[in-house]
Amino acid sequence: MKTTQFKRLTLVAAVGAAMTACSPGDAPEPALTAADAEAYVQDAEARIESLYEYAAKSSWIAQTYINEDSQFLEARANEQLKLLGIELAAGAARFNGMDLPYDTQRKLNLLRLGLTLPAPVNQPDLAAELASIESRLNGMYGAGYDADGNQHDLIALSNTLAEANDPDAMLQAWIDWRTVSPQMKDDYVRLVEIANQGARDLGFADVGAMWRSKYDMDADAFGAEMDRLWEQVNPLYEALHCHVRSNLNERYGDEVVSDEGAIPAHLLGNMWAQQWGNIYDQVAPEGGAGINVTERLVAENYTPVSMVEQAESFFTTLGIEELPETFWTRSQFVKPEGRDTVCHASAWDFDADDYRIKMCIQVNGEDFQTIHHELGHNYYQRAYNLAQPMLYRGSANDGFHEALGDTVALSITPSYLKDIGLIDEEPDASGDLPYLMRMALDKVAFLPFGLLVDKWRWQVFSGELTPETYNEGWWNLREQYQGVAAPVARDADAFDPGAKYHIPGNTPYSRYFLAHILQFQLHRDLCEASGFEGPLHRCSIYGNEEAGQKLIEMMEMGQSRPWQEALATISESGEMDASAVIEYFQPLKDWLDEQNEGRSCGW
Ligand code: X8Z
Ligand code: ZN
Repeated sequence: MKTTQFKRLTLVAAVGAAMTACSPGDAPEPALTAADAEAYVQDAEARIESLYEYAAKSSWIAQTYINEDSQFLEARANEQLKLLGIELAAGAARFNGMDLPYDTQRKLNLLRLGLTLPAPVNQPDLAAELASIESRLNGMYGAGYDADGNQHDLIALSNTLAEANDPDAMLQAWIDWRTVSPQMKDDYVRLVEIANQGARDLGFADVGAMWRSKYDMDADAFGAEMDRLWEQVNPLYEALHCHVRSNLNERYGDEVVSDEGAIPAHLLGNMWAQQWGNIYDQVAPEGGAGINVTERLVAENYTPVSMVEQAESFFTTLGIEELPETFWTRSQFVKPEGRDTVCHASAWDFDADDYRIKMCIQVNGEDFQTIHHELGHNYYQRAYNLAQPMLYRGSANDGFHEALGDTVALSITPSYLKDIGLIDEEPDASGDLPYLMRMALDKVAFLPFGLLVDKWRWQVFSGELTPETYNEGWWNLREQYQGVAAPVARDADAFDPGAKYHIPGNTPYSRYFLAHILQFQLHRDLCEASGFEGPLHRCSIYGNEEAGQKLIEMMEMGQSRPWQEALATISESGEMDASAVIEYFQPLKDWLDEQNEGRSCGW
């Protein structure tokens, strides 16, 4: 069922399938009217709503108590959702070609596009099989067992990479985690087969084409849009890559990392080399006054819960109402003892008044950011749940859901940290470069990774990659876009993509790339609207209710209008645009260009 990290979509999402159920041989129907379409949509919304809470709760249990039984129950609920989705989409197709009021038409489209992994039409066995594969893959990732039954702890292994001081230990941790994913491969191959058949039944070429069709624009135009945005930021990424590689080369020497070519993936402080903030000390500009948020949180005795309270207070100062009490009693903030859970952070909604996050919070700067990210999901969910009917309960496009909390977290500036007492003095201008470097290591380093994960899946779903070439194709994209390489030769039957949560979790990933562009654009335009003058990286919307009101307005629209209109409530042009990323990091880019003079960049 659920298709995302923000657990709303699934239900709505579950409602995709089956344009072809009404085959040419069917008996002609009496003429349908717009009123029939309207009634159909209303009934569909009621039926989805009646299943949603049950399915969301089954899924919550399956992810917070991983065992055979919880997976069984989750798979059953997911199967029901898929079957409902197929039935409703088949019915929706009966209204094709009719001239209908805007909302009815939009909702019928959403019914067709909702599912993330559609099951084939009229094949309940395949819906059941697909649902159990989905639950099993999620469970495998969460529990972390290798083929010999040894358990691997992703948090501990990630911490070894984050400490970034012993390349042998880092290599071992990197390899260890990738002993969990080969077991996923057979299931994944089958999943692709079944879901592709489902997508074709809906009139799409494959699942990838279906995913690209969800953006209020032509599917091909969406692919081109992703590439266009990437081209805008690529020079910034290359400059960062060049500087980082050179510093790593100085630190570890040629035998570990050359100053040419791709960077070995275990040296960047993160299990997937997707965010590089943990190697800040190795690449930091000299002399500036940097702020280490982790050290400050520890020094001020923050706990996981007080970190969440602090993050919540940011949103409330924007005029956003606090979350209900059950958020505090039902969320999972820390890794529970004595049972397996999926630790990957997520935010959930169950009904109009029940919102939770699921995390295994550690007291560090990275998790402090992630808490803001997750709360952004919860506030978005609540805004549209209260304002919109069932089929409009989603974000403008999925990139907006991922961008909301991050947009707010861009306002965790030194001035904000001083306001909340985490630091005593705001650093002067000499602190700008260190601050921008920290931000770039997370936000800029992420961009090519955000782009390539779905490029890989698109190739898998289209058949351009076959099970024999899955892994090779993965590393080709990693090298092409990120300039990162596997540190040791990989077996053809390794399944390294499966070591990244969103592959076994089947969460589309383009949303994160979009979010990393959108959050800077929204930040810039909110800052401008609030009258801020000065460099973008110093603006904080903390306490600014005007900015908060704009966010609320956008969130309340849900997915009732094309995302371009939702964006236009904050960003006049109504187009996604990476120029704010460039503006934000310009001082760092100038500095990187100086550092890189005489180095040979690229790979
Ligand atoms: O999965 C997430 C969030 C939950 S939606 C923690 N993110 C991506 C990832 O971890 O790979 C946020 C940034 C990218
Ligand atoms: Zn998210």
